[in-house]
Amino acid sequence: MEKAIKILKSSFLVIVVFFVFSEIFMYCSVAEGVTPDEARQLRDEVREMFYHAFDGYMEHAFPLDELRPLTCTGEDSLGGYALTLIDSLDTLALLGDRERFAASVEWIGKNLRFDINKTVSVFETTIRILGGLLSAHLIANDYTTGMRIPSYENQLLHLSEDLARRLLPAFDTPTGIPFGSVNLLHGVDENESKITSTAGGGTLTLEFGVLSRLTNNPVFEQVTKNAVLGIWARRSKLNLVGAHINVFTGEWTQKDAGIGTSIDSFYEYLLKAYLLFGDKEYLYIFQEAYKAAMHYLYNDPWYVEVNMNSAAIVWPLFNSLQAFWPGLQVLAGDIGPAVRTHTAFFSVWKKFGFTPEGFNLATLSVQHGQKSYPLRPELMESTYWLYKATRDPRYLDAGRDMVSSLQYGARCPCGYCHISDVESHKQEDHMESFFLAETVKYLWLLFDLAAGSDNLVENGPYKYIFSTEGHLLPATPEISLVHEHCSYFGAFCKNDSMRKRPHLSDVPFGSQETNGTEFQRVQDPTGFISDPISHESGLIKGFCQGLTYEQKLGISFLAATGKTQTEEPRDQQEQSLAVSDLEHSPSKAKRGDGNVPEHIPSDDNRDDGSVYESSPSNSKS
Ligand code: DMJ
Repeated sequence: MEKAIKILKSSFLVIVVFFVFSEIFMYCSVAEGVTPDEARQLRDEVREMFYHAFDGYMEHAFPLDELRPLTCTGEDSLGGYALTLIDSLDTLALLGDRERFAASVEWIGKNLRFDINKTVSVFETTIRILGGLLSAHLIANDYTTGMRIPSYENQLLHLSEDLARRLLPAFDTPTGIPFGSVNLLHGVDENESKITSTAGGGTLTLEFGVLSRLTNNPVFEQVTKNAVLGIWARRSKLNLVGAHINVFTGEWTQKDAGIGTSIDSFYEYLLKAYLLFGDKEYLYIFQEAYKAAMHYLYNDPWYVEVNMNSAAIVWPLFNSLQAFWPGLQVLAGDIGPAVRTHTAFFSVWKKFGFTPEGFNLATLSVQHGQKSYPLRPELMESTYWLYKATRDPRYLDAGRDMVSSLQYGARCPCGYCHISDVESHKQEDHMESFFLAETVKYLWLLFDLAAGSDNLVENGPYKYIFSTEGHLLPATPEISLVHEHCSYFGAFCKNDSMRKRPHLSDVPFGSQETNGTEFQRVQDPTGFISDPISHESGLIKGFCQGLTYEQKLGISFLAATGKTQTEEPRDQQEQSLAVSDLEHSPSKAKRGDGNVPEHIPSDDNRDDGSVYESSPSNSKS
């Protein structure tokens, strides 16, 4: 029996290697470089894609949550609070659309209310609504973004605080891990499921943490950190986490460990919470969690799901949510494996024109019941980050292919349609709000970067951390340096006696350090930068311990983890083709004993983070 399993395993790997090799070969042989002119055209085409969908939503669906782009109607899919508009706000700002950004912020400030009798997903409401409101607030309130709205008076911040308070009852559990859903008026429903996904409980820290730091109320940050610690405390001896957990008993009800469905953004927020808040506890957890993921889940270049206790492979399946991982690896400074995995994942896109929700690596076919492509952004996200890190034109070619697929396959009368079957390209009458929050945003950023970027993210006043919904969360002093003391050279640090008035937005644009770009400064003879306004606002410029080197650059977090990169010099790795990597390392992953699949994905095992026993209502993603 053991012998049979071994044979099965090695033939699986050979098939996968062959598949990837042939796809990559095809891809390399047909790719033609995107010129800077073409990059500009593509960027403008993506902008037009955004407006086709956004205008379609505003005309036919607003103020309902989402657009039905085939029939040009709308639907309430999450909470009935203009979800798509809120999710689109910072994309409007990024595109420089001051008029629509201001009008939307104004409408939301006047009309949005959360005292409604709706039971909503804690996760989705946090990442889409809370994140959307907070990022728009931080843009609208700050003239250094170039999008400040003069009449704006913190309405979105007040709404955010009100919303977050209504989500707080969900955290009242023995483990600190929140219920999946909560009623905005009455708290947790009596019959609410006690089972929640790891991503659902562990992907709240950025939005709640930002809110705490903007309101000087630590409770939001505390409950969400507690939830992460609650999940991590229940990790297996291998430092793996499962997919679903009982928030009362702390028992894992679904023990498949992976980087995709139901777990994905748990990993993402560990690193990003460190990057944004400088809280090293998140970094230490990320390092342990990442090391275990690369040890047990990585089957170069793919990732498999394994039993969290035994590391036995549960199912060799690519699922489309995994595609964010190479982007996260870029942030972690682990470029080599990111390049290889992106190439493999993109080969699935090339094969079908879209990525199916599930692709079976053993049968090399679309997983039964997981044929759809609901306009997901993950592959675009990783493509953007890898282009940013390597400037390798192959990522522009990949982006161009994705634009073509969307234009030819998904564009429909009033927006962009889900693809219900990647083999037949049959369209479905739905458009998720993340299409405008993320999918289009990452494509636009990719081509804008190639065209010689001129946007908030690349040239703006702060380093931005992207939330899992693609919302821009700036590392302002108020958010990032809240516990820090003065000072690192050139940074703005808080003056403790003036903690209540910390807005960098009061500091002129021309005097700030930006994401890798230094704006013009006036230097006085002492070597300090003279900036009277920063003193007025309670910020002092000088030497701050504040942001560490890693935080500023977003790299090198793997030092203590046992690197997964080979010893090649960095730029050589970045340039190397994944084909050569595949040739010599197909069987790298280490495994525990036992190979019996515990759970076979099917129609009931979706990508969306919802649970098997009883799905939290309003669960999406
Ligand atoms: C989005 O809501 C977020 O990116 C989330 O982390 C995963 N699901 C969707 C996109 O696929």
